[in-house]
Amino acid sequence: APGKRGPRSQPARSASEGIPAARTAAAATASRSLRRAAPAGGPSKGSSRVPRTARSPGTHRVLAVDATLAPRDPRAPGQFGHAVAVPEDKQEEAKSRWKEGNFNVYLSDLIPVDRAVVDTRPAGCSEQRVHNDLPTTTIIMCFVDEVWSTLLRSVHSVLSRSPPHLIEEVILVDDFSAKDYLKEKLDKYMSQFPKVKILHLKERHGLIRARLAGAEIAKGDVLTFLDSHVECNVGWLEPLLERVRRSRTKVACPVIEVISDKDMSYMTVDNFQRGIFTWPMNFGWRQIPQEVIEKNKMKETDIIRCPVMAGGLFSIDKKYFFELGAYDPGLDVWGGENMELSFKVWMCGGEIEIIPCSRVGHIFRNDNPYSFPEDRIRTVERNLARVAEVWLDEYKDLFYGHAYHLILKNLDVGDLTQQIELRKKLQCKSFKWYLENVYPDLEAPLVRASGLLVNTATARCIAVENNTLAFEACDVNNEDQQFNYTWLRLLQHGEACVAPAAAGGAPGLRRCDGRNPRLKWLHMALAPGRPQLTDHVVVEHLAQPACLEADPARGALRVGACDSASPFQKWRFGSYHVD
Ligand code: UD2
Ligand code: MN
Repeated sequence: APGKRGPRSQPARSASEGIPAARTAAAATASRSLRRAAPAGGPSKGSSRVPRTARSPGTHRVLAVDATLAPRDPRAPGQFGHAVAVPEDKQEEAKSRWKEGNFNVYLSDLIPVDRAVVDTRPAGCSEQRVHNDLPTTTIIMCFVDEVWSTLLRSVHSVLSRSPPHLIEEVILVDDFSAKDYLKEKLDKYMSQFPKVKILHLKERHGLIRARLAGAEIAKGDVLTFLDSHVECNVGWLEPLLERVRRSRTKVACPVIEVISDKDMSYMTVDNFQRGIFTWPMNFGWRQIPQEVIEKNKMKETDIIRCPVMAGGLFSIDKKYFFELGAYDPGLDVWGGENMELSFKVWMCGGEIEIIPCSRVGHIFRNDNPYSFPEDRIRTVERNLARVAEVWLDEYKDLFYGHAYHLILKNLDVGDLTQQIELRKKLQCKSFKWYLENVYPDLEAPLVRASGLLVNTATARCIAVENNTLAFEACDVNNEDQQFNYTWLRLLQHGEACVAPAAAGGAPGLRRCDGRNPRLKWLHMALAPGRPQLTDHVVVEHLAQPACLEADPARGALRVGACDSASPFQKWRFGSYHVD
């Protein structure tokens, strides 16, 4: 909306150690435009108790529980989510402490652990009604060497802004932190809150298996996962639980707002953002196009269906989570688990939603502040490859194809039998279904090259005429001559694909099917070990290299033994899409 664009966040520092930029949450958020949080919905008027006589039976107005509304010290730095500046004489100290958490740790320690934040919910949220019989939830927060004040602030924000009767417990899973203050000192501090339980893991599990350890002992009906550097906003919990109550296969995510890593201010983000991915499975946020918003008369409070979730913050029915096989426990340390759960949820009958009336701030950092037991890139790529192998079907080629610059080669992804069995048992839909129904607007990269496929020696082009494959004088304006070369290695014209023949035979047309290896062609740099055939169109499934060629005598198409020197085997597309 005009006038709503605020200061942009700093672009993510160009990734150190060659980490692909979009592989940190900070990179994913770098494209969001941020605004300082200012009261949006006006002061909330919701009461803090379930009214005895609700307006319609069984529901009440969403509770505005907020024990920080009258802060102990209204003038403390950072209060109400305001930005804080480092005093001149503390610059050095602040700088040297940055690496403790890869954000301004000095400032975090300066501001109250129970500071108030501005209610950033869109107008209308505080008037919404939720059911009186919402399910209870277990909050699961995993951390490794989290900054003390930040961890405390996360827990305080949960306790002070959630209706107590809905919080079964808060489980802090300490993923084998080395920091001393996260041992007895933390236990002692948290002992003042009977609902907070601490699970000290005896070895490093990584975020994924640490969450599983928390989930296994959870007693609530719903699991609510949070990172350990968040601030939950007013009224954040009930709208999430309301969605899960409505349907147990809904996975509800809050809008993730931004706590500045530099000045600790609480910033809101643009409305109407979905979680999406681009190849090779990088998470990102995308604005819903203005015309879609207008056409559907979308309101700021409307629930947004998401192809994928960011990963860190969501509520899910506990039984449903385990029915889905929870997370693949073969995923290590960090990364990819958000893709796994998102694909699994959608393909196996559930939905992922962002609930605009639920808002949680998160400190986005440019780099993980903890170390990885093994090489970071390898770990993340291996996780993603596991996800690709289990969930992407023939589209895994898009992942590998776009990740060619990464290590992937000779990567041991480990045993996948259980995950593949699980997918069968749950009778999940195909990735093709997911793309067509959940993420139909995934940007172009399905196509690698397009336009006319010109045989350079004869200036003739392939075409589809009356449902048969033809070979005729090229004409850029002829629709029949338009073909795509796809990531699935199909030569495609609408639903029709060029089908190879053995050497000596004539190619034909078949209905496209990305899973059929007998429809595939290698073009561009794809022919493995045969760089001399880059201009060629090579049949993929034959052991003896066979190539598409023009028969100059008859002006016809055929397949012949590949010959890197033959001009009749050289082909060129109108345009190549390199990304
Ligand atoms: C995002 C998600 C994060 C997770 C990750 C991909 C948000 C806001 N954050 O990255 O939740 O889905 O993408 O995997 O959506 N941790 C451990 N053990 C480890 C590593 C991390 O307990 O070995 C904890 C860590 O202390 C933190 C949480 O896991 O509380 C998520 O890690 P992060 O904050 O580094 O991830 P983030 O926000 O960059
Ligand atoms: Mn995080």
